[in-house]
Amino acid sequence: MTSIACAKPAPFTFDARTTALVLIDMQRDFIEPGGFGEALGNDVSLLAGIVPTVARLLAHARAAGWQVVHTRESHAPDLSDCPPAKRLRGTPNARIGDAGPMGRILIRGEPGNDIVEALAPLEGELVIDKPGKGAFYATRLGEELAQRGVTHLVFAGVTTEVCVQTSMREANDRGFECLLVEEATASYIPAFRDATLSMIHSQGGIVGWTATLDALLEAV
Ligand code: C5J
Repeated sequence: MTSIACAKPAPFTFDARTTALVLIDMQRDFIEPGGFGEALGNDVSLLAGIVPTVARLLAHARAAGWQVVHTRESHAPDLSDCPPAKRLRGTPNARIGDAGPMGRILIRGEPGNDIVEALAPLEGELVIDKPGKGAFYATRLGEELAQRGVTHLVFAGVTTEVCVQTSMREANDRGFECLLVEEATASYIPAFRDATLSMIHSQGGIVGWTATLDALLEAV
């Protein structure tokens, strides 16, 4: 058992054998220039800045034998899993399914939909394509984790207040013990990231725990 003593709001204790790292949507479309995030008017360097930190976390998880899960926000080429309520929001010149410099935006199989090269999944790691913001909605993630006996989830990825927070709330409702690594998550709007971290560990850890990467690496 490992315990991160200074996790917030209280120590977080986990066993490597029943822990998975869940990397949310570390995709070119959100992180690299020319993708969906930039087309929406965002400064993608805010997200690109965490890639080395997430890579350190991923290297640790692989070395420690945790399950590793990568998610991708993505849709079928015919958009049959993208309701108009989702597609028609955003800016009129950057909608899901439109052509962009990295292929069709958020469409499975397009170059922009890939995970960034520095975090590319290895064989045997789970890659979950998710049509929603949450990683459990309309995916097989819950069954895959149950089959592997996973009880604890360590989260990182983008964006903190959208897909990371939604996935963490879904996981919390399903009974997983969840920790978000503070410097391994980012938002285009830094105040939203900070507010999300506070929300997660407020009220005695209403959605779970947060901790710094250094605290996690020191604990293990
Ligand atoms: C967004 C995400 N922000 N991965 N997706 O639309 O957070």
